[in-house]
Amino acid sequence: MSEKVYDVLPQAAANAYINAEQYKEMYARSVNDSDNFWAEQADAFISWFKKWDKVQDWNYHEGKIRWFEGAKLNVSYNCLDRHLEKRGDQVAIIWEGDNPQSDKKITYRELYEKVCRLANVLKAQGVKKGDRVCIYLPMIPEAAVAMLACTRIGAVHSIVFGGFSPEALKDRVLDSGCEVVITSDEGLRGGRPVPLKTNVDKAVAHCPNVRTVIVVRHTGRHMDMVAGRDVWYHEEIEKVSAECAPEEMDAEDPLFILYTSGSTGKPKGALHSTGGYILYTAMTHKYVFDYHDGDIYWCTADVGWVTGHSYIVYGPLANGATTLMFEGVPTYPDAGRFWQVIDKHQVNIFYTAPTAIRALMGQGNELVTKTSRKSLRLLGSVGEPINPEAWEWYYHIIGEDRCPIVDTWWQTETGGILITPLPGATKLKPGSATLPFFGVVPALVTNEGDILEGATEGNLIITRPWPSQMRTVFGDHDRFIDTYFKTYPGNYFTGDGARRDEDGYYWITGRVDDVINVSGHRMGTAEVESALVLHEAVAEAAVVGYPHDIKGQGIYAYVTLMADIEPSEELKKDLVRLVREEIGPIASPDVIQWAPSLPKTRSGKIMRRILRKIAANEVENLGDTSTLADPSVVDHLVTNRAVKS
Ligand code: 6R9
Repeated sequence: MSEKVYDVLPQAAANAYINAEQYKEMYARSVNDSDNFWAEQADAFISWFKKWDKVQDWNYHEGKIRWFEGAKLNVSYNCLDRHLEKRGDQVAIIWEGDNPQSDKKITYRELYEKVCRLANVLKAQGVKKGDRVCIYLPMIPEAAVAMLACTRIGAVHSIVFGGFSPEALKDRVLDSGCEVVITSDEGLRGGRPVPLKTNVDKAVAHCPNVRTVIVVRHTGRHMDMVAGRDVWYHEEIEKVSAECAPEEMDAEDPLFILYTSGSTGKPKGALHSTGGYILYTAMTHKYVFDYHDGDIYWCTADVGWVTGHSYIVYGPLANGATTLMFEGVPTYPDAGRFWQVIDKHQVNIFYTAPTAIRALMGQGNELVTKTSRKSLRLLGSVGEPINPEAWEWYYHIIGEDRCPIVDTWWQTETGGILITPLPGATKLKPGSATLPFFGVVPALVTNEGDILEGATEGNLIITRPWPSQMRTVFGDHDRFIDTYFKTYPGNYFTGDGARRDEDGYYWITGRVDDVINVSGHRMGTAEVESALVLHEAVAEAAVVGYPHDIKGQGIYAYVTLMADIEPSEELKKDLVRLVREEIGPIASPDVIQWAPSLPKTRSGKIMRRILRKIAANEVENLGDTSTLADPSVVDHLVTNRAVKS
């Protein structure tokens, strides 16, 4: 583990809303005087049509979580209407296309009109408050328009990531009972078209409830429109008014459903509600990213994932920010694209994932240093533990020692960031998500549920709710209770393991199912991976446990080498030696398999379940591989499976 500590940067402290003292005071109050703390935040961040009867009401044993019940508000009103007077002409969304030649800017006033029009189209199609609408769009501004149009009329959106197959789309449309789907002719990623409308046609053929498909014209390719079902977005919005009164929603009315995978069973529809979610995403967006008026803010996620919901659309727009939406991929036309876009749009705040950082790091520094990046003030990381190697590269090379990195830990289920540094308050340790945000009370427990104190390692639970916690699994409240509140009764179980150091900093070690136990020694696969990627020849590594007669579990490492490096037995020995040096002999990999690439979900997470099965030689039963970005990666790994020497 890295021992380095980076002090709060003077320039970050000078700019910041919250310094170290204020963090301590506000955190204590958020826990000890929780109702008053949250009532004040709710007043400061959100415009309410009517105030709440009660700030919070909860019982984790029943999976009951309520915030601001009785209050009335509308999310699109908070993201649009209330900004019009002061910043109607300010850019709300900067869109950067897949093709570097295509971009556009949309002001708050323009966005407001687009949202009102689409809301009226939805109404004309019979969509009412509480109805579900599926959004299956590429990263184009219409995705944000569609989300906000749903919230305007109280419809519940369910976004399905554009990379999901027709089969996965069908399952989600059916489970959430959507009757309307909003899609586009095609998406565009890395210069290649994605056949969205064609996928919808295949999916919806098995969804008898879907009566309308609204199609956005994006690439312009000819589409077959199904008479009586399919309508063009650009035609329909011309037929309706540019004004639509916002529906008054209760704070606890549902806002959206987002499907997420657990360790077992089919994906769960995480249901988020209105008041607590918009408050918490707005507040975290402002304080974690130290967002100030006029900043250009870019989160590279896709709106198909929770990060896109909370930190491309809802949090930033609630704060009146300028948010950048990027349609493309980090490596097109070349691996310098992120840095070029930062210069082009003078981005101040940049939020991305470790998998992207590692991939770009593997391409060398030249594409980075060719760009200026002088506009950058703050960097963020999300999605998985960031290994100290990648952190240091991000900090020194991308940020030129000038930008704090906020390593933000959270989940689809949590709606917003729970553990994170605040840039003006928190000293940074590479690889640590550091400290809890206001109102968040984490704890570490043993497998038996005993609370661990001090510097220790265990299962990460949260002992009380925060406003943006998911409220239920759509259509299956028992599953909600079973998944999150049964393992450690009375607490929310995150599924992650973590270490807490002597400063109280949290180091997420990964999903608890990724913890391996070798000869009775417990270790995080991430630790071994971090050691492997220290080697200059290694671009990426994924480590899993596999059954071992003597040790219980052995260590199986999949290693991706940097471009132009030839694998060799000599290199394997080097790597084993490196791990022994970094962690100790107990962490030496038993098996190293060269992996030209790793099986990743479309959001960039390594699918360890598959790697564990290959390592265990259970290759005839690999389970569902449909959510992989590139399923052929698996065949290669199976064929070249390394046998323990
Ligand atoms: C926001 C998001 C959630 C899981 C979570 C954890 C991992 C996310 C992390 C992180 C270490 C971070 N994770 N952020 N691990 N450090 N900063 O990614 O949501 O897709 O639901 O994934 O991702 O394992 O449990 P989601």
